[in-house]
Amino acid sequence: DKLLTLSPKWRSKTTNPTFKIHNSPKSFKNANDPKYILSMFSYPSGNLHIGHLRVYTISDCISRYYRLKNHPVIHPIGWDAFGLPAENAAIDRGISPATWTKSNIGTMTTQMKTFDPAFDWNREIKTCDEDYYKWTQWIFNKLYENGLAYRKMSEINWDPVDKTVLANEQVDSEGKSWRSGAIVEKKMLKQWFFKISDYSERLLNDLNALKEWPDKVKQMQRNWIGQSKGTIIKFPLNKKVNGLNELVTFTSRSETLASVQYLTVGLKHPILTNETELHNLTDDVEGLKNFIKKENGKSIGNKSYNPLLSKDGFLLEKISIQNPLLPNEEYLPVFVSSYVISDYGPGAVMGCPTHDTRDFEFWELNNKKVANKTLKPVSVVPDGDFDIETLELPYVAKQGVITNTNKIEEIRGQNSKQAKKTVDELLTKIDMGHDTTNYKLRDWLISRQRKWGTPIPIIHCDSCGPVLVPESQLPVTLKQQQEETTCKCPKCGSKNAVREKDTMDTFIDSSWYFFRYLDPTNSSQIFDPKKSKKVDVYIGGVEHAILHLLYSRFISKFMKDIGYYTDDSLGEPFEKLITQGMVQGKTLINPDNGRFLKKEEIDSNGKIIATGKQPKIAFEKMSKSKYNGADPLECIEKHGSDATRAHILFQAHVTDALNWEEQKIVGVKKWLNKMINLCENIDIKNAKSYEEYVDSFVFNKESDLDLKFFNKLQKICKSIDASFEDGKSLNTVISNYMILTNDIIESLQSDVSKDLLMNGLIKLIYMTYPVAPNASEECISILSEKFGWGEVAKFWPEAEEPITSSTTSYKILINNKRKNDVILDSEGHKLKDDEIIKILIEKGVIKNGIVYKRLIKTNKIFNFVQ
Ligand code: ANZ
Ligand code: ZN
Repeated sequence: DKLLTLSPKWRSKTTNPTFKIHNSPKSFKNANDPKYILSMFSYPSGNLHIGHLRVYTISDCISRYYRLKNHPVIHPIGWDAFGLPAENAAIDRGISPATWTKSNIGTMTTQMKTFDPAFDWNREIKTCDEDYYKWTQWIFNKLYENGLAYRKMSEINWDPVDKTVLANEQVDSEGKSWRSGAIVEKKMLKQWFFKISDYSERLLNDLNALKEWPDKVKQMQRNWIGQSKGTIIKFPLNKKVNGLNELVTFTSRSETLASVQYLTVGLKHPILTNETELHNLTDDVEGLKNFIKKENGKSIGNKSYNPLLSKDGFLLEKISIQNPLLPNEEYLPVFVSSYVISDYGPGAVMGCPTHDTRDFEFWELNNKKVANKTLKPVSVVPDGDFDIETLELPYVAKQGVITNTNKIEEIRGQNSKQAKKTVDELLTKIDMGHDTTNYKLRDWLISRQRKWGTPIPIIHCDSCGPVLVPESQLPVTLKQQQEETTCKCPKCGSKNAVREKDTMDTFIDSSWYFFRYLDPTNSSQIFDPKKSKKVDVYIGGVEHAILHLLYSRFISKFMKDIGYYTDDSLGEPFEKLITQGMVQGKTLINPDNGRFLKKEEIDSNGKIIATGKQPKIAFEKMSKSKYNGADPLECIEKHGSDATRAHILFQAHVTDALNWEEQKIVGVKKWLNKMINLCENIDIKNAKSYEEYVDSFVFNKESDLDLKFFNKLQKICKSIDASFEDGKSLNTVISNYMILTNDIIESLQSDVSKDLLMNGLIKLIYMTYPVAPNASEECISILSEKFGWGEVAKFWPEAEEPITSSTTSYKILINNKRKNDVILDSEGHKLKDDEIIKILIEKGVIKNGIVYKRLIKTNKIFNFVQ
């Protein structure tokens, strides 16, 4: 198999990112426009899987495309090397995580090189290297100095299996750990946070500037940041409790204020923090404590409202509140419930059962605990015809008008929007509230009680408290953190200070690595600001749509704010984002029992050996339990790197799922062989120089055949160029290669000018270079040897304008039967009927004297009907 010989023969040349570009005025302009092409770096798990191969193939092809266009290209590679799995694996194997990680990186590097990527290996970084994590610590210091890193006692999500704290984001909606799947417990610990909430508004608004990001990803980020415009409303208490005269709530529906029937506070509300004050709230202090304890386990979540949370309420019968705009009305009851998230807004909610579904449910469940069980009247009603008696409750529409029975006189008859504004103004006037914007985005909890991560550069001193390790003493190495637990306080010099034991969330390591690639060996700065550059194309899995991208945007904006990142006015790190689809494995299922079948259970005809039946076939996420995994290295070994790369691209649009079927590779192999054979067999008499074929080839502009080939060639060049530029429809690139190859082969049998075909062939060869670099080198070297061109410089074929022919060949039909064709001026079909007939008679195509009833003219056909 010739294809297998290509990579060993050409690898050293094709994986070298530098080469000579053929002289072209257009591409030489690009020399001042560097392109930064980046694939998300990988966790060194130990084995390269097909998903890795897919991302790296995409980024490699795009980077090669830009290199051919003469852009200076940065296409780096590295490793997200800290993290829990290494630590667990190391414990299992009795080795250090560093050893395990290093060996995995070694294996994966070897594996990676088999698909011949042109990475800038000289920029390689590993986040677990001291000269990398020194700068991760430096970022911590800078955030701290800017008031964006702080420590607070906080309830954390504790994973009892992995024995670590999890960020809210790492807890799923059922309260389970994203990694171990264990039910997450609650614990109180002093933790470090990054104040990402200070950036909420910018992180939200600047999404609009990311024109080349998928809308889906931007929407996911918007939802995550969760902007909510609403109103702070203070409700006076009947008496002072725990120092408070009023309870503060946040509502997005202040126009419903008159319908408030009760108020609910979250489990961590300030009125509940002081145990000795609880008797001021209820006579059943024990009952309250038990209630909080019971409900606490349930309140896990990162959203302001999780429908799964319990709506059980505990009535604080000794306190009550007053509606701030209706001071003459009765006092209202106050409940405690876990559905109110304590750290969203002020952690208390005004209950409007007639306008909100969960308030309605809550009221139905808890109203019997209150003496007065009536349902308050609705305050907003539909705008138009309706019957108040049959209006279905709760009435939740956000549009409507305020009823004339509403007790807040100022808003009667106003629509919802006006009413909201009026209420906010009334509240502001009496200092009982104001409008505000809330975000669901929480601060970033970065402390991890793990060993294999970047040590937090903090020293705890009895007299000074937490003190930053000064920049000159960075990095705090893992060894120092683990072995020199007591140390000197950098501030007062006391010898009894202790080092912070926690490490940082590994999402911090990956939130700035793209900057380090630009200046990977700088030992005096994190990177030289003059070298800072926006990533032009960032490729990775959609699973990183929220956290990694949000954290990277935050750190990047921060790096802009402190003057380091200068290449984007908003501090956005990634210009274009491409999220590649998942690679799915062929899954064989026994139709009788739904069990997954192993390959060994299938015979050579694809039937189940045990039953002789046809298995059911599905494409699903690859997993060991489904026996549907595939080894990319095997494919490369069997078919060569060029074919494997082309196959990966050909099987699916970049953003779609790729159903992996190795045997379908035959199509691209056939094409590659055809292209190589074409070069080997092409026979040109009096061949010209390379430059003549490339720059000054001549062809016959009067010949239809030449024009047709020329125009098609330009169309294909244009389409391939657009696909690489867009980076997503790379499957059509491969089909265009196939079409052009076939066209050249066919045209060699016809009268198409040989100069033109040679020009097309050379262009084909370079257009395939991004995808199949070894085959491309092979082809050009065959031609060069055959025609004595010597060393040739590469180029990217720029599409030229198509040439419209001055003549057209018309088909002549008589009574729907085809007669001989005739060449006329291209506008021939616009001539009058008798003019056409005259010309055709002159040319001897139709006979003089015969009368035709009709002449049917279309663009290229004349049909004479008798
Ligand atoms: C009264 C009301 C009436 C409400 C009504 C809604 C409909 P978003 O848009 O998600 O911000 N809320 C406020 N703080 C809360 C907390 N800490 N935990 C749980 N729920 C909370 O939601 C804002 C609405 O969620 C607020 O508006 C409040 O209920 C509730 F017909 O106030 B609303
Ligand atoms: Zn000190």
